Amino acid sequence: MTAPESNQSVESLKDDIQRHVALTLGSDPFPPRKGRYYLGLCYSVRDRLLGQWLETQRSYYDSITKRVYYMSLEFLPGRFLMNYIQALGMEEECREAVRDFGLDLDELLEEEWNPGLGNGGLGRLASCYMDSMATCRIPGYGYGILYDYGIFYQTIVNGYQHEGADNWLRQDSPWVLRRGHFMFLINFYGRSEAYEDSAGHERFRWVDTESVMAMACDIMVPGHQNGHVTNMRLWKAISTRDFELEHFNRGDYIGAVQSKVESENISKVLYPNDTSPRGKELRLRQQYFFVAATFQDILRRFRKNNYSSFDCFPDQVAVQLNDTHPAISIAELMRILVDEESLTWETAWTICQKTFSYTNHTVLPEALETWSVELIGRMLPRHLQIIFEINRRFLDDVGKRFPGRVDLLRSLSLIAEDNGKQVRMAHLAIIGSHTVNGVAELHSKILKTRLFKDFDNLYPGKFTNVTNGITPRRWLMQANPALSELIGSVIGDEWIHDLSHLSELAAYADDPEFQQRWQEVRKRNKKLLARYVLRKLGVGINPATLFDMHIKRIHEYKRQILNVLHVITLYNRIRSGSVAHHVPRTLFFAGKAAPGYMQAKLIIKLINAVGQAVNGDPAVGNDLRVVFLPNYCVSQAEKLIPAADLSEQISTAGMEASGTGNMKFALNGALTIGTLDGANIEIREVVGEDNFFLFGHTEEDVHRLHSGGYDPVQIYESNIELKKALDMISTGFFSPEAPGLFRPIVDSLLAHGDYYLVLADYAKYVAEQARVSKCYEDPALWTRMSILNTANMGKFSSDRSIMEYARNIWKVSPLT
Ligand code: 9GP
Repeated sequence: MTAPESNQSVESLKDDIQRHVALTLGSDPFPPRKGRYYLGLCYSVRDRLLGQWLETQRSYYDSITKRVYYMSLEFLPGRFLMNYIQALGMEEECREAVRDFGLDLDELLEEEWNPGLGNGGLGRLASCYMDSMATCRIPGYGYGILYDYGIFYQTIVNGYQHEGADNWLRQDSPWVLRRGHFMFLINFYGRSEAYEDSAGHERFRWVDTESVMAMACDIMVPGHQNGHVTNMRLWKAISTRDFELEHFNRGDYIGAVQSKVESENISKVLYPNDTSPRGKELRLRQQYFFVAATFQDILRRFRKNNYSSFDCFPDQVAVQLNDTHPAISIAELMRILVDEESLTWETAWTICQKTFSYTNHTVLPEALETWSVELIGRMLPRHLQIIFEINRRFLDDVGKRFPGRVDLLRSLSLIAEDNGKQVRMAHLAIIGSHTVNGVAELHSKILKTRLFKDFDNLYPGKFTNVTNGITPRRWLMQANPALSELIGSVIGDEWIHDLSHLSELAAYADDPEFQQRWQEVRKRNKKLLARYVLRKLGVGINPATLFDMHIKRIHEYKRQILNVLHVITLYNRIRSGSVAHHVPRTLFFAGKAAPGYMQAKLIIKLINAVGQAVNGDPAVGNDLRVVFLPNYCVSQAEKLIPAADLSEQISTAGMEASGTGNMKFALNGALTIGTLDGANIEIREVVGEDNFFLFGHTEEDVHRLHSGGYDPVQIYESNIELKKALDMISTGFFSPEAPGLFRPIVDSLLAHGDYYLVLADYAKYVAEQARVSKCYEDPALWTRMSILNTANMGKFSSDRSIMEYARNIWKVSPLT
């Protein structure tokens, strides 16, 4: 179902745009100005979705159906306007309407700020899943926090990352619908008090608390041209002082206002994923704030259906924990059921385990959350008691099944003792959930065989895999209109709803005429990107060169350093004339480093320093260019990915849980150079070994090398090109003003054991890059490989992932 014909016409759109400019914004519609008309268009498009949204929400009630609650502290939706327009099927009408006012739709789209409510992969995945839930008509809601400040705004000053505040809500967003009537009281601190109930049982209540209000702010997430609009509900903290006027009346006006501001800080800022947000009290407050508000909302909806008992709660409610950030939900639901609803512990626990499922997104030990017992005890005293009780019962049970295994009890316990007492949130999430999943086959296997091996033995069948996916609507249709049109011209548009249809493209992989059209589209995209780079950085790049992209968070395990070593190697070869023939390349880097992660920030500086040396060297000319694009975000990815020839997915095997950038590139026809890591393995399986550039040690090799015997210094000594590249870095070739600047990078590789095995993979990587260049010189071969990549990406639609979650984990069916 799309919007009724009448309000889809160009004329009605134009009327609405002008009406909104005049009556909503209070501006003179003449002459038409970009900023105002952009907002006028936003409101006009929003109006057309609101009816569908209300109808969808009503249909959930009418069919009293089981709903999915996707709880995530991060979402990265990207810009909304084009997404809404395409969901309504109104792109042509919108183009024409604004054209009639002398404006250009593509320029208006650039007015929109990216909501940076996430750090990277995990948040973007949550947004792909929202899109797929809506498109597949899965009755679901996303829940999170409406941060006033999203992920920081990155600028590059003298090669260094600078962080600025991302005040994305400074002008009200047309997409955020504030729902002042959905407010919940959230408690913190205080103490847990025991009392006897009327039947003489000991019970507990949480008293002397401090509180804050959570206000619902909704953002619509439309399905693609199906009339289904899902809701993303983000909570904003509002001080209870607003409601307690007597505080003001006591005369301490400034004190009262200050404490109001402090309590509203909860939803002020997204935590950038520094190596360790743990111990940061505000972060735990954010987690509990959004959990407590979400559960009050879930229970409100559950009660609306007049159920006589909580036994049917899991038949109505499926809660997906996106990583451990919402894991305190398990203690919160237990508290509600036991303390407020007076259920027995056993009944409440059964309900919990049937309600929750948990997705793990990382095996990196530093990213596995723990909270100190002291902090939880102070902020959430009743929850700590509940966690202890869950642990006591759990360990009793383990003890009975495995008598005498103290080692096992220690490894499984919810409480770690080695570094002061800490609550292991992943253990809480595993015990309290019916299903735990990893996000790619290899990652799920590592969870079962290494990280959570003892849990897997204890609960056979609890661990499973759902390989990540991406939405074809944003990542092909919207990001790459030219390629979408070409695909549509030969196989039709069914791929938009069912990506497996792309396989029909394989029949054209060797067709010279189709190949030529494919190349033309790719050239056009590369030209557009070159123009964007010129505008942004003032750097000219040649679209005829091989566009090689490494765009993702800057982290040692993602090995931007390995790529830099290859760049320096190419640079040295060009300078020394040691290669008779070189395929010209442009290297693109983009990504943010966590503000507290010094090594990652130094890597950014190194990339820029190498870029400066290479780009400024007349001996290199057009043969090699390095650009670092600041402030990587969803919209920038949409510009970069369709123009890529080569996608760098070169993490140390076993360390990238899945990756989703790898999928976006392959879907858009870039070829991958990658390790056997995360979803790379499954991508290679479907696109075919011949259409993928593989190198590097496997996860098992990595495990073995980590167990002993790895000597990076010996590799350094024995590889002349590698030695030269590292020596240039460490002796100040790229930092003549401060020769020792990059020593910490070289030290991490030589003096500190090269944990990420950069040196171990260097030679194979450089050799495989040579094969990349050779293939690129054969346009027919390269284009064939590129077409076959796109053609075989059907599996990686987030629609497939969502339907797997729905069928196997949530047990919900699409609404008809
Ligand atoms: O690092 C993983 C990335 O590999 C994965 O694709 C993404 C979505 O599942 O999650 C990332 N993990 C995090 O952002 C934090 O655990």
